[in-house]
Amino acid sequence: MRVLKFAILGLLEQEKMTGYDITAAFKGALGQFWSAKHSQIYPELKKLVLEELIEFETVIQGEKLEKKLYSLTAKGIAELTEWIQQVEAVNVSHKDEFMLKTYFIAAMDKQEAQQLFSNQLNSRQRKLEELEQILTELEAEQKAPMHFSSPEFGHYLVLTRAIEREKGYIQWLERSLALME
Ligand code: FER
Repeated sequence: MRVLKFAILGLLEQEKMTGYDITAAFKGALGQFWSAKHSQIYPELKKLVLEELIEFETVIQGEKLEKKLYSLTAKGIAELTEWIQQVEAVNVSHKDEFMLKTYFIAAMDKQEAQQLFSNQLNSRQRKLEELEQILTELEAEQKAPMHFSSPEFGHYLVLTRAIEREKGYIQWLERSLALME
């Protein structure tokens, strides 16, 4: 499935955007769980226009720089809704270099194994700190307690999920390191 298509439809459901805005969105939180390169985004936009799922108006930005400002068509909204209602399979990513090395731990001596795990522990701890920082900032901006209609509710959900995942990962790394002593 062309999931990138739905990522773009989802973005445009929030607001009208230029290709530049869309590319920038993939560099932010969204790109943390659905990455897309510049080289994929522009051809996809072209395709979506041909399929009449999105349309654009040409606007002038700054002095005279012409930009295409994209928005959803009724057909685009309908496809986005249909996608949202589909039940997706449990996502099992089949590419994880650290897990691959772990599987081959027999090829390492104890010191190499400990190094592998403590490096991973350090990066995961840094990642957790970064995520917790973002959550603190997000909560500070909130006036009311987080709820379904909060503008940042979606961001909050993906963030808290990532934080729980990192905490669990860190626990497992620590337990594994204890087994290597
Ligand atoms: C963010 C929101 C979610 C973010 C990261 C995530 C770095 C999710 C990360 C993940 O699932 O690994 O603002 O910023």
